[in-house]
Amino acid sequence: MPEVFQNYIDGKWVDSRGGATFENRNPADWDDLIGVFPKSTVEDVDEAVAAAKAAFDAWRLTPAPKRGDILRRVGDLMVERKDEIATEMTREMGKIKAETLGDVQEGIDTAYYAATEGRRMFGHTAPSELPNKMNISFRIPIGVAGIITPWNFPMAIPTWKIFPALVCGNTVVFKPASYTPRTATTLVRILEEAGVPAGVVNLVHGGGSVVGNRIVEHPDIRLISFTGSSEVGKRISAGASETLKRVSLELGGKNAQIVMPDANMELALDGVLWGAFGTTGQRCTATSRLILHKDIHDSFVESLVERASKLRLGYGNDQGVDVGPCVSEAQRNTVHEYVEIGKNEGASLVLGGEFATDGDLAKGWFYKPTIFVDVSRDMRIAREEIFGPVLSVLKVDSLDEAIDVLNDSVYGLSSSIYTQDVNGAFRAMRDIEAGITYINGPTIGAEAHMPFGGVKETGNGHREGGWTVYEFFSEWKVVYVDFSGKLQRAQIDNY
Ligand code: UN1
Repeated sequence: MPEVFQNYIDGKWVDSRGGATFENRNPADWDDLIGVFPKSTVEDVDEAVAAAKAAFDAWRLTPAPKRGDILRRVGDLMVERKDEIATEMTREMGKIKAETLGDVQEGIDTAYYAATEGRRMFGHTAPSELPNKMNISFRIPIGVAGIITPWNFPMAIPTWKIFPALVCGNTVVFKPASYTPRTATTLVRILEEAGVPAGVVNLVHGGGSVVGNRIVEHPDIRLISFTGSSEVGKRISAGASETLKRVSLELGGKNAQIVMPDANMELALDGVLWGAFGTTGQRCTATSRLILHKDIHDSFVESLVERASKLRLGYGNDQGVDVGPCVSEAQRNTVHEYVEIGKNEGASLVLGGEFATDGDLAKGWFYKPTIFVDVSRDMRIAREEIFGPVLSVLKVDSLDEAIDVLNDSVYGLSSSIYTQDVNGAFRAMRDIEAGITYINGPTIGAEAHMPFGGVKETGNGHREGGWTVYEFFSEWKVVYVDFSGKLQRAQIDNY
């Protein structure tokens, strides 16, 4: 019998009212059934929202440092269980154990940051323009937050959103991706164990079209934080406008790494291998374009193909594996469709381009690391997010052209340049259109205490991570205290 999982509503573990369920399987071995999860209904979401709304008042009045103390316990529990959570996460979504350990660590970092933010959350005081009057401002919670998260960082990304939401005094309805309900359940169990009161965090499993849509339209949800595709992000933004919710969107990327002739080539190779094929290319920050200066293009491609061809595919919990499977059959099919598109567009396939099916790999959604050269900027494989192990190489004549090609994208999340020329590096820092730029580092590797997000169609201007996410999850309240004992009219009595 498979393990049966439940929703968590108002402090109780419950089945979906509708009784329907869905299965979750190991993407490296589809015979391995992880569990059965509730396929929730609109009614389940409504109950979760009602619980979150009812819990809001007591939670908002709990001192922020006390809320932070709970988050510290959450961090401690994650430290204790780091290995176990990572193993489970690799089984659930496929990336290798070293990476799932990193994913849990990002959650731990976020927990400890949130814990201390409970004692910071600074406001401002400013002088009044009138005598015997004081102007102060502080941050207040907003209400019920709808949290909708992807499967590629099943621990880190929910923590980026839920922990700041809680420290700021909001309550939460959490809908995790249906490929990673197990890891989401683990996170919610930890929150429960650490002492988050009933109703403050509610977990509702299920698909975007029912659970996600209801969260977006529900009038009692005041803000939405979503990470996923730009296509879905646009629909959420439109849907949430009906009730004027505050919305934070972290969406697609088509991130590029530039390599200049003066770069340290070994370093640049290590960077692109990690950036393009880490997490099987399934990161919003993955390197999916490589922009090479013509002077080093041929030799760099030769070394890259050689190194990439040696990457070992397999189950991420086994020793010595470099790259796991795609998360699902649908995702692998999408990757393969893009490979066909690339070939038809006239790009040259120099590595991969097919399913990996040797031995045990035949039981999972494996795809060989794939590299295209002779890619031009107008091709779809140079423009659209693929979310898989496919790298498109473009050749340029100069730094100006490299930056121009990099910026020729509707997206602007992460970016990278390898160069030893300080002048070129500073021009790149200034002129690259992206939320994140790495100098001599790959496009992946953002740290939890720095703002995370992108420009253009990568988002809608908000940032997760660091201090900026606390701005999203709170509102400003301004209070004027007049202790003069008389009516003082601003702008009038003093001029
Ligand atoms: C994502 O790809 O959705 O910088 C998040 C990184 C990670 C976070 C990625 N720390 O690649």
